[in-house]
Amino acid sequence: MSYQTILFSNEGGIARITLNRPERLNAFSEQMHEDLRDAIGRVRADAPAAKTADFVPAAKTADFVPAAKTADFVPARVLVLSGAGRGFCAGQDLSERKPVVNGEPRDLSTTLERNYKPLILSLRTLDLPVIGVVNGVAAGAGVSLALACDIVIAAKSASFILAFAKLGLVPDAGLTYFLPRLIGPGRARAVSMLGERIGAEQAAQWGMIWRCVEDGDLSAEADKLAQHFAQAPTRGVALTKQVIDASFDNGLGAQISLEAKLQAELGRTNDYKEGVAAFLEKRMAKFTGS
Ligand code: T3D
Repeated sequence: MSYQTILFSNEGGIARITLNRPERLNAFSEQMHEDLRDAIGRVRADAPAAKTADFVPAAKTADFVPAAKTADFVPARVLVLSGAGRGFCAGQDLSERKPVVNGEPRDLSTTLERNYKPLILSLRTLDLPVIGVVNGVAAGAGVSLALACDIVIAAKSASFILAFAKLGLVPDAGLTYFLPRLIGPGRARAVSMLGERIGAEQAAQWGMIWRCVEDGDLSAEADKLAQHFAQAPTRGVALTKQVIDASFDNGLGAQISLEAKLQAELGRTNDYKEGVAAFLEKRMAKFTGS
């Protein structure tokens, strides 16, 4: 499947999306949102796990055509998201933003509701781990995109800029949700109001991302993680993502009950049976994602 603004592949259980507008540091255009909706929709449709009810469907769902599958096609068990060239994603493409349209101030809520919200929710509700590979600068909604991933690794030379402050805007596309939870409200307030560049090492020290690695090691580290998840107990990983997200809204009792409910589901999976058998037989487990 080929797209105008992203590269997409789905092989060996690993789906890869690479934002591909390097001349604009992979800033979001209307077309890129459309391409991302379609590609993530395909990954979701192919994924082995159950679909999540509260997913906001892609605009193209009605005319969605599944990719042609070869006999050896393996459904994706992990999604890797990265950027082409020297940037990860510079946020909204500002060349598509004339502040005044037909004599009226532009209503910025429109694209947030139509494009960014479904994008961020589609990643958070995808029943697969999403690995964000931050190869270079992430700015504005590019930071939101990175932090919507489950595990974020970044090159040492990469950085995160809450560029909204320089435009007189609030952080958006979920950033005011993710950031205080990851780094605490004190730091979240300062970086949001100042819009200063946060280096990848600092981001890792603060717990904003999982790990910062040498530039030359980034793609090998990303592949190692992707290979791990391509052979992991996929349903267990998906429900782990769900239960941790739910913990921010639940009290302790409700959270323990949710764990119990999800554990009941996982206790019926082939992967749980295989995990126990492999332990008792002192061998490596062979998980199928079922
Ligand atoms: O509008 C709505 O729908 C509301 C939603 C808002 C969400 C948002 O994301 S708001 C925030 C938007 N993003 C920004 O404000 C970031 C703007 N970019 C920058 O500040 C800088 O480019 C960076 C700090 C990210 C990187 O700086 P540097 O010096 O490494 O690169 P550069 O030279 O500035 O950029 C390289 C090229 O990419 C350049 O094009 P040129 O001059 O070579 O033709 C630059 O214009 C282009 N570019 C970078 N970011 C954007 C962009 N073009 C359009 N939109 C961008 N966001």
